[in-house]
Amino acid sequence: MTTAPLTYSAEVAEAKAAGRPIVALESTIITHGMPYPQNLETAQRVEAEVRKSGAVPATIAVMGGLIHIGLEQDALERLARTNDAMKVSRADLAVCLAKGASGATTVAATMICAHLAGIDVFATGGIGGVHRGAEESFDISADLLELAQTPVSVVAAGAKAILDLPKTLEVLETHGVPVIAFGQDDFPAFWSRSSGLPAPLRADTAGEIAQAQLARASLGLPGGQLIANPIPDEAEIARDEIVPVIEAALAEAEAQGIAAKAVTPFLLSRIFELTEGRSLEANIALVLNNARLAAAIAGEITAARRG
Ligand code: PSU
Ligand code: MN
Repeated sequence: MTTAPLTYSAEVAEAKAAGRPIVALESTIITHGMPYPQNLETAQRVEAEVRKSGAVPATIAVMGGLIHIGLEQDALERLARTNDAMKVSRADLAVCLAKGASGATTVAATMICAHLAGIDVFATGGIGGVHRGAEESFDISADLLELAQTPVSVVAAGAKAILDLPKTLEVLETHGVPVIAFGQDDFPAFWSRSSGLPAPLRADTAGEIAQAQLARASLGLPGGQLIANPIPDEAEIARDEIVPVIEAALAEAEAQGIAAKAVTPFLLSRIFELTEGRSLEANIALVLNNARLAAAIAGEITAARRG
């Protein structure tokens, strides 16, 4: 067996050597989730927010046959400008490496890479889930099964209402994934603080979330945790306002026969256009909020391990 082809940015290598808390960040949100140049600005602001909150950011992507754990400035810029990066989930990771292609990692692939690099916590915007109409299309994101098998805590603002949220929660429950709402009882719905559905579990402090992850490992249970962190009040788009926009985007996707990996990027860019950029502002605010919580959790895990 050979070792995984990982390469670390100088900042992440140093943090690893010093045993400092590290937060993984995905790159599909950069290449397929937001338009240029807001994608680059957001990626840089999220990294800065992680640093300000006492941890080191590790944005993860595939380039030149290597998994990059932490991107240097020029690499981040190049990635934000490319429009032909592969969207790399669990199924694509090895092929992308073998081709030497540029790949942006989804939640699933970022979890795999973070775990290989010894990183326990990962911040993103929203996770993939069970798509509406999955009973016909079978479109269920690999993110859900990754949460069931890879021991990384993922901080997200819940899942977008472009998905079937009740089915998404059911699949997570079936696979034994703890879904923990932070500081409230309801499962958040990305742009809105509440989905109207109760979250299965709740935590009110980063310390509690860190202890739960460590306890899970001590029980020998595989898999991670989904931490559902509601968007800050002032950035929220009310459910009444966003739901009709989502319905319109979904109808267009169906009419145009958009399928498989193209579904999520198509819906995100249509919702961006239909809200005249407001969805993107909210998206940026919630990712920053998730970066802060993830840094706090990573700090607590590091402190607990030191004893
Ligand atoms: N949901 C969002 N924003 C995103 C994604 C999902 O609200 O950027 C991206 C993430 O990288 C996620 C991926 O892991 O899409 C899920 O894609 P799929 O549904 O094809 O598995
Ligand atoms: Mn899918």
